[in-house]
Amino acid sequence: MNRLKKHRCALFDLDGVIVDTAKYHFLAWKKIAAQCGYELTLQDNEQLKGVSRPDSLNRILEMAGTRLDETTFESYLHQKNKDYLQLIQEVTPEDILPGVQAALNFLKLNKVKIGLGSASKNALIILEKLQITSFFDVIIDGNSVQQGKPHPEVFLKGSNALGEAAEACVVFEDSQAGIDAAKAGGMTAVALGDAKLFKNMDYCYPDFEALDKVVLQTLF
Ligand code: B16
Ligand code: MG
Repeated sequence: MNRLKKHRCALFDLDGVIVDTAKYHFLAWKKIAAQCGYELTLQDNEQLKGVSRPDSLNRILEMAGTRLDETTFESYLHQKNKDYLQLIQEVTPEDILPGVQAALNFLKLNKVKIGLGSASKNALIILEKLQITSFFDVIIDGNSVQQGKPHPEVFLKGSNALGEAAEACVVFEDSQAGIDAAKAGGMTAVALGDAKLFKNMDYCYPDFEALDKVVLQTLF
């Protein structure tokens, strides 16, 4: 664990950390799950957070105790994304979660390198809608990786692109898959959300309002 060590780089997850798009993923998956004869719950949804689109559908099929042929599997992925894109149409800068903009400002001011490490293939669209793309020195998303979280590829690509060792990086995550990815990559992992939902993180805060300037100063 890298407690109280000064770091040079911050790697942000997107969905659930910067913006609450998790609720839109949930709604879109709920519809697909219903087509598979399964009622997806919010508790089930915890297992989908940070998980790639095809891996999420595989998990839903496991929950539903069913299988799909390849063509139907692909068409469900397509339909889920179509519904999700429709749901995020209305995302604006006002949807940036409380405290996140202040954290980005603090990091920029203190010359900490900032990266995005998201499993989402829609990350760029969302950053543009939030009007914060320019804060990121590097953006690694679902289009840039072969292996989804909990594999550390997304964060290791981020630290490499920033020219920093893994130990110099702090990862901000809202999913267990993401915490596992950060730890597997040798980084400091900060969980955002209810501490009861996580294991193996280095720190946990309910949100970026709790993770304020004072905390950031101890990390960077
Ligand atoms: P997409 P993150 C993840 O984003 C979401 O948490 C997860 O629910 C979603 O399935 C995954 O992105 C793929 O997203 O379907 O947009 O490619 O939390 O890693 O920023
Ligand atoms: Mg997330």
